[in-house]
Amino acid sequence: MTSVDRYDAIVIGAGIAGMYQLVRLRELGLSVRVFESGSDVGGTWYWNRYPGARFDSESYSYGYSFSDELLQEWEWSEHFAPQPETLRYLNFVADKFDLRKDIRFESRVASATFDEAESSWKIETEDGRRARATFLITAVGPLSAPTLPSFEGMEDFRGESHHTARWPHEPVDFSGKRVGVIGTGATGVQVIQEVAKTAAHLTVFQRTPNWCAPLHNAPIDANTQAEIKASYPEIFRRCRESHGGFLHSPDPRSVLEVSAEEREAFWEKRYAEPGFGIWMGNFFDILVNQDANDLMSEFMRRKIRERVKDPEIAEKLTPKNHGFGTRRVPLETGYYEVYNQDNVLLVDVLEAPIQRITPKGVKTRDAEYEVDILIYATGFDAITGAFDRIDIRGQGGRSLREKWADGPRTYLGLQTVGFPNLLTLVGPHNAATFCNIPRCIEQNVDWVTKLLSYMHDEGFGHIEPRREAEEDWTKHVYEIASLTLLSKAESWFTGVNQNLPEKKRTFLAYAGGSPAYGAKCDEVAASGYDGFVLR
Ligand code: N01
Repeated sequence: MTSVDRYDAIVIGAGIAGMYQLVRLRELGLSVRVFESGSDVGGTWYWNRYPGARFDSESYSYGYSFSDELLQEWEWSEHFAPQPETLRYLNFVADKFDLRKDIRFESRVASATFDEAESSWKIETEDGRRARATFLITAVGPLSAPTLPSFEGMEDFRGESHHTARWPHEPVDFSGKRVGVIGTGATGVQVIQEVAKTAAHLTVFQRTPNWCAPLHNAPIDANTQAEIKASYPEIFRRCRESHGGFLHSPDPRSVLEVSAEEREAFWEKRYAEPGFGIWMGNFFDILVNQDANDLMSEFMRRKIRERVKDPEIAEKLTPKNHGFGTRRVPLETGYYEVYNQDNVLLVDVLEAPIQRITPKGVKTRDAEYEVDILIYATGFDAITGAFDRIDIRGQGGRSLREKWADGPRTYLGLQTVGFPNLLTLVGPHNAATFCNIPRCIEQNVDWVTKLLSYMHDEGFGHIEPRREAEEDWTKHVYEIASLTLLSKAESWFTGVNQNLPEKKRTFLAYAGGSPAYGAKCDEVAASGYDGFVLR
């Protein structure tokens, strides 16, 4: 290709954010092209096809809220829908709004360069396609750059191996097979409980156990379906008002001010309820006060002991290096009971580290475990990883990767100095990274759309943040994070990924909550975009 297509805006990614951004920019009458590396829409739900993948947000709190017609037409079959249903939903949306005609699939953006003379962005895809636009909007997802360990011998393994986020489109049959799973984060937990149902034998290689809580999924019956459809405004109001865009809001009482009986009864109730209530709807101080958190962790420790028959295995499954909720809580269905099955073996690789992958399986310090299928549930280069995989160059040819090497610096998690007209949906230091994501995506996209409309009306073609605004926002993000116990744990929130030793420990999300974040964004817009330079 030698010709260069020109647009008002280029969007990178056709997941939930990119699809909605396309809908909204079309309404403004702008010309838009979306570039997507997958062969169809869906982002996270396109790639993460591993068995057991499903929501841990209530389905009806997760779908788009922008179209009443869509809300009434679509019916979720379960309170926490499985991945194939979510992907069907996103395809339904793409068909309904005729999105695919503006999306170029199987086009991975390799580079994006700001042209100062024209105040526009040039992008080039891996297959050499080039395009140019005034605005570059990234919708690349916070958990979309998978990471593999760097064990010796991985390429010599003679069985089948897959990273969960690059799962094949054809079903993988586990029956009669010996399966190994490396990783016990939210993905590992979902995949383990599913594979354990059919595999002849399952070996779980666990380095860090997590505090897991029951999902309590169930089908949605006809009456409930009708109630859901009638109460969407209320559902979305509750999400808007909650810290993380969920249907769950914290109890304003402190753990330390209620009696032992009262808190025990409260926790039992939360443990028996569906979804994230146990994390997001807990006493407000479990994530900010170590004593409160210790009590909650002790409650969860007892639950593990009650559910796992062998006390030694229960001990291995109990986290030691972080308190409940300070890392993402995996929601599960019979996860702990899997370890009561005769065909399941838990291998503690903190105690006996993996030394290499062999042609037949996994060799730890103590033994070789033979498997036919090896599953890497080893996570992502979170939040900044998808940006780093594109060579993004701003003013003076400066690389975004280099600018953020010691941790991101942004204004509102939506723009960064030196990269004019680049808008980062669900970017680092944006509340959407720590949220029931479609709720915060809609906020991000609506804000960006309003900004572009304003710029069009006022005759502006160039926007970038002021340096002081970026410094103040970055400082605020770290200050808020330091008030929470989340900043003390090693997790993808803090940028810790042992497969990426060069990645600096920092805080990548915004922990101040989506209502506060939304209010700040609204205030900035109402002031004529205070903190930004518009030309
Ligand atoms: O990734 P993770 P994930 N040797 O980074 C282990 C979202 N999500 O894909 O903790 C041995 O959490 C690693 O061990 P350690 C959700 O936000 C949502 O599970 O580094 N082990 C860890 O156990 C979630 O938080 C849903 O010691 C190695 C695991 O791999 C986020 O995605 C479902 C290793 C990685 O866990 C990421 O979850 C699933 C090695 N070399 C996920 N390298 C929903 O329900 C890594 N590990 C919507």
